Amino acid sequence: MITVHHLNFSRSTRVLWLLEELGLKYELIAYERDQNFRAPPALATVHPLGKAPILVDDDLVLAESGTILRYLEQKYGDGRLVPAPGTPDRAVHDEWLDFVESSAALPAMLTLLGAKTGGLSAGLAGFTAPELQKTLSYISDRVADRTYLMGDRLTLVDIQMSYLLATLRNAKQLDAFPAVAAYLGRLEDTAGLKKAIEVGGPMSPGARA
Ligand SMILES: N[C@@H](CCC(=O)N[C@@H](CS)C(=O)NCC(=O)O)C(=O)O
Repeated sequence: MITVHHLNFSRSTRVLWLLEELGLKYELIAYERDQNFRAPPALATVHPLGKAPILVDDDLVLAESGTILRYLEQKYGDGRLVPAPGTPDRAVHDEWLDFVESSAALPAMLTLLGAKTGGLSAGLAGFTAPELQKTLSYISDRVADRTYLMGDRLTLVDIQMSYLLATLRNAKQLDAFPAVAAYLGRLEDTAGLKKAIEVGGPMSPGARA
């Protein structure tokens, strides 16, 4: 039995999207962010980190969206959403998958947190702004002539990338990166992401997604 502990406006949409892509049945337990945009304490009773997403599959309790995507694909997937193991494409795919929540998330989250908290210090802004530009240029170069990050077919990295780009787009950080905004639009046009948003709500406050 698969259960997703889902928080509104969060990364758990990634997990809902993959579950919808794989056509798996699941139970959704929904939590609401508090007035400070934090998760409620109840999430920490499921996993000590108290962050979403959390996946429960029988006795297994997993946090970290990238780990959850890999686990679900390995256990329930048919190989359609990842390049073949041991190939150069798979290594590149996994590099992108790790990149989203590490190198890319750091400047993205600092930028978003800065906007919510009255701005970053000059020192931190001096690090964050060029790092975010580099990150978005890197993604832009990759998707400018590809439908999805790995080419013509949707893979786990697109699912992982969706939340990060939706939050940045809604914070007006994609205005100078039309190829990235167009790529996000292609993700939003997929039936799987549409269904995930229908089930779990938008990924980020703002006009879209
Ligand atoms: N690296 C983790 C990040 C988890 C995370 O920060 N989740 C956010 C929602 S997008 C959260 O639960 N925030 C509420 C809080 O920390 O209080 C992942 O990819 O799952």
